[in-house]
Amino acid sequence: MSATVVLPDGVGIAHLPNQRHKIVSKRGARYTIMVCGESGVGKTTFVNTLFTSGIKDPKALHLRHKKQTEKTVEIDITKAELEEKNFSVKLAVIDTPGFGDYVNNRDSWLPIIEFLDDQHEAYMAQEQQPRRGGIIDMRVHVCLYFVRPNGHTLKPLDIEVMKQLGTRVNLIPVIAKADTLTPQDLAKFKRNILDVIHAQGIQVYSCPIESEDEDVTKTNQQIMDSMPFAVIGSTQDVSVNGRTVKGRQYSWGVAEVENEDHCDFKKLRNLLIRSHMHDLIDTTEENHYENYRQVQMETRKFGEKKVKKYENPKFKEKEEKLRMAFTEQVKKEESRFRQWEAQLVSERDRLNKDLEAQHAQIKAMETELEQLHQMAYRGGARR
Ligand SMILES: Nc1nc2c(ncn2[C@@H]2O[C@H](COP(=O)(O)OP(=O)(O)OP(=O)(O)O)[C@@H](O)[C@H]2O)c(=O)[nH]1
Ligand SMILES: [Mg+2]
Repeated sequence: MSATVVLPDGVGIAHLPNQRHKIVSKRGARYTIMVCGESGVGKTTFVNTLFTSGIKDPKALHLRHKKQTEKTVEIDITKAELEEKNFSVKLAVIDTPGFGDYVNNRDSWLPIIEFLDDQHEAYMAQEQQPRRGGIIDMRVHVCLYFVRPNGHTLKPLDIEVMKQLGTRVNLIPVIAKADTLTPQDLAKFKRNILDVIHAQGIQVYSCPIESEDEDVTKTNQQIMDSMPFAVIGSTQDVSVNGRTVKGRQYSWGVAEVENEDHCDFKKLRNLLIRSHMHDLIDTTEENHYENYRQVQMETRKFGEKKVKKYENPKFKEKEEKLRMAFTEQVKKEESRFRQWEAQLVSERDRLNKDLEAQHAQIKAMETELEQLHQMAYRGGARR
């Protein structure tokens, strides 16, 4: 699917340094954004929201609307053309299927990693050809990782996936469904996430902040201070004090997508398609692609094909064995848990019986005491 995106109020492409201008206008830059994260966390809704804020093509919008309520089952690419003055950037947004922490699709993030490597691989293969015109480039320049708004911290699965992503792509953590957390809980959640990212050595994107222009430095600082970006996704028009905005309607009011007091959507969109698009493209080329190329050059002979994990029967066999061992372990743990539960119930019954016996004893002693009181009273009265 392809559409023309007219960016809202003066986009940064025209503000790129001169040298970059030439490259952009000559070849037309390619720019690819990817979203990934757990199932049902709001990735597709976010992509739709991003497209809704600025798209002119009603057909494309209609198609994306149709996808909104569906579970994403395969990698889905939406293409569009970002235009400003004479500059155009070919944008691709890649929506990916969600993964989860239950046994069956716990590992379904692995194909996403493979997809990222495949794009570097395809580019490298084309670069090695003598005629290099018309290279198809689908390398991912930025990956938004959606974190479920549980209010506590990153889960082990998030840590595992983010570690893998961070070494391959510019990774930006995003807190989904910000409207489900109070501002205090959100601030705490952000701090916890940053602490874990730091402690676990997860590589996340950090943009250059300093600029000759003081205002730009200030904006950059504000952008980076908002990481991990909290977003609200919605393509619904709702009305707030006579204004029509994109948002989510609740009995207590409206959570607005583009209101900076409600979430960081605007800042994130700004970073993605304005202020840091250039840097995201550059760092992908200079750091991530270069890393990939070097590792491959060191470990493979020239022209030798890359062995894909999923096509390697040995790997499949090993994976199957691991999965079976894991399922077996889960079963064992479950039966251990059942035994422990049964023990607990019988212990509780025993204690209840003890308690009943003690109650009966207390009751008997109380009756005895009562009788003694009465006898003492009668004796006293007689005297
Ligand atoms: N409260 C709230 N709900 C949201 C938000 N964004 C999405 N949702 C809801 O969350 C549900 C799942 O949204 P999707 O966008 O389909 O999630 P996904 O991550 O693409 O799901 P998979 O494709 O299954 O991995 C839908 O019912 C959305 O309406 C948000 O910002 N706030
Ligand atoms: Mg989806």
